[in-house]
Parts: sequence; structure tokens; C-alpha cells
Amino acid sequence: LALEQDLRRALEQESLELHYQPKVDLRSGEVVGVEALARWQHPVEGNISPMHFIPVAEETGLIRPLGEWALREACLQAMAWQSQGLPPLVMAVNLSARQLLQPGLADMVARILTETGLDPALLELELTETAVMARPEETSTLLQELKSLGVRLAVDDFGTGYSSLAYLRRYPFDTLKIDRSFISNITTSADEAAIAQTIIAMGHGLRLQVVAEGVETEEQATYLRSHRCDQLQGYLFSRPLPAGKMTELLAKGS
Ligand code: G
Ligand code: G
Ligand code: MN
Ligand code: NA
Repeated sequence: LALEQDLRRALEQESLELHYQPKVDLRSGEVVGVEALARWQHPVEGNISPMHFIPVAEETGLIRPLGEWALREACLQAMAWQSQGLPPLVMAVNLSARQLLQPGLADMVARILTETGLDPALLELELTETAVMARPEETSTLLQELKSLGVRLAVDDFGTGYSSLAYLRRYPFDTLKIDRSFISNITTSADEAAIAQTIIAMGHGLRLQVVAEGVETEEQATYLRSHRCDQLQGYLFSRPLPAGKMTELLAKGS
């Protein structure tokens, strides 16, 4: 696989980058967190989406070094913003399905927290509902291990997978992220609105913080605010930005 060699080289040469997308508190309007999203500018192909290269990394074992790089880079950036005097943010990092099966994942997370000095309470790990449900028992043990480090745990892309309410209650999640496919039509479809509203209520019933993904319009934000959703993430507020641009955005708000 040609892409595999190129990805390996990109990792070695540290030519992958993280971009950061703000999460905004719906009541205060303040940025309270960011999600780190990997970006790859391929020398020939140009921008390659993580939707393409994450699966390649998963198939080739490169997900281990890539995942470690992303976590370290994100924690270092969070520390850099703190040392610039910016208000503390929760830094969210995605974990892929394959990463959840890696032996020693929790040790790796612990090591990077120690190395970088980031307060574990300021790190949130995002796991998709599908990845969690693929191996409910093993994941349960892993989530307990991760939780005991003091990090936050989020269910990503909620609503797209096959899930039961029972598992949400059983696992030590802090945050539920409503998949953007449920957000796009909340202001035009009564059914979609009902689903979003129900997910928010259910999340709160389970004492989870609820984040809406893919918020693109003021109308969606107003709807979500009126139904007590906690945070929004989406193009309405900002696209994912390179570190420098994100720093400017944060400095403006503080
Ligand atoms: O940013 P974008 O919408 O292009 O991301 C596409 C997908 O790639 C999303 O599902 C996102 O969670 C995933 N992704 C982005 N960065 C990372 C990363 O650093 N690690 C993992 N495992 N997935 C990522
Ligand atoms: O799967 P995950 O939720 O981790 O991926 C987040 C993805 O959603 C990123 O690729 C990001 O670029 C994309 N994204 C973020 N905000 C919006 C938005 O408002 N609209 C759309 N269509 N995509 C978004
Ligand atoms: Mn995510
Ligand atoms: Na998502």
C-alpha cells in the first residue's frame, strides 16, 4: 500500500498536524474546550482526510505511533495555552476502535500525562459508540482503567451505532456527543427535533454533559440552547483551526 509508506514517513518526519475545533458553552458563549483533529498534507496528493488515513493506520499498525503522537501533541498544546495565560480548556482527543484493543493503552495515556504535566481532568478521550459496542466487556475494563487516571470520557457520534441505554449507564462516561446527522435537520424536521431533544434529556438523566456536533446555523444553536444542550461544536462558531489560528481565537475571547 503506497499510502502506508507515505504515512509512515509523515509520522517520522512529523509532518502530520493537529487542528483544533472549539466547543462552546451554550449559556455563556465561551470556548470551554477544543477537539484535536489530525490533518495530513500529502506532498503529492494534497490534503488527505483522516477518514482515509485513520483506517490505513488501523490496518497497518501505524495507529499506535499515530495515536501516541496525537495525544502528546494535544497535551503539549494544552500546556502551551496554559503557560500563555489562557483560561484552562478541556482538550479532547479521538481514540479509534483499534486503539481500544491495544494492550497498554491506559499506560500510554498515563505516561503522556506525566511527561507533559497536563492535569488529567483537562483531557477528554472521545470513543465512538460503535467502537465501544464492538467489545462491550473488554471496553468496560479499559474505561475503568482510563477513568481511574482522572481523565474525562466522551461517547462520540452518539446515535449512529447500535446502542442500549443500559451500557451508557454502566460505563463511566462524562460526556455524550450527539452525532451531527441528528443536528442538521432539527429546525426543519419535527422528528429529528424530537430525537435530539430526547437524547439531550436522556444524557442529562444519566448526568452526562451533552454536546451537539455539526452545528452550522443560528437556528440550530437557538433550538439546542432552549432544550438545555450544554455545548455546541460546529462550523457556526468555527471550523477546526491550526494551532496558531486557534491561539488567536482564544486570545481574543479572554
Ligand atoms: O476532522 P474530520 O471531520 O475530517 O475527521 C474525520 C474523522 O477522523 C472523525 O471521525 C474523527 O474522529 C477522525 N479523527 C480525526 N483525528 C483523529 C485522531 O487523531 N485520531 C483518531 N483515532 N481519529 C481521528
Ligand atoms: O467523528 P468526529 O465527531 O470525531 O469528527 C468530527 C468531524 O466533523 C471533523 O472531521 C470535523 O471537521 C467535522 N465537522 C466539525 N464541525 C462540522 C460542521 O459544522 N459541519 C460538518 N459538516 N462537519 C463538521
Ligand atoms: Mn470526535
Ligand atoms: Na463525532
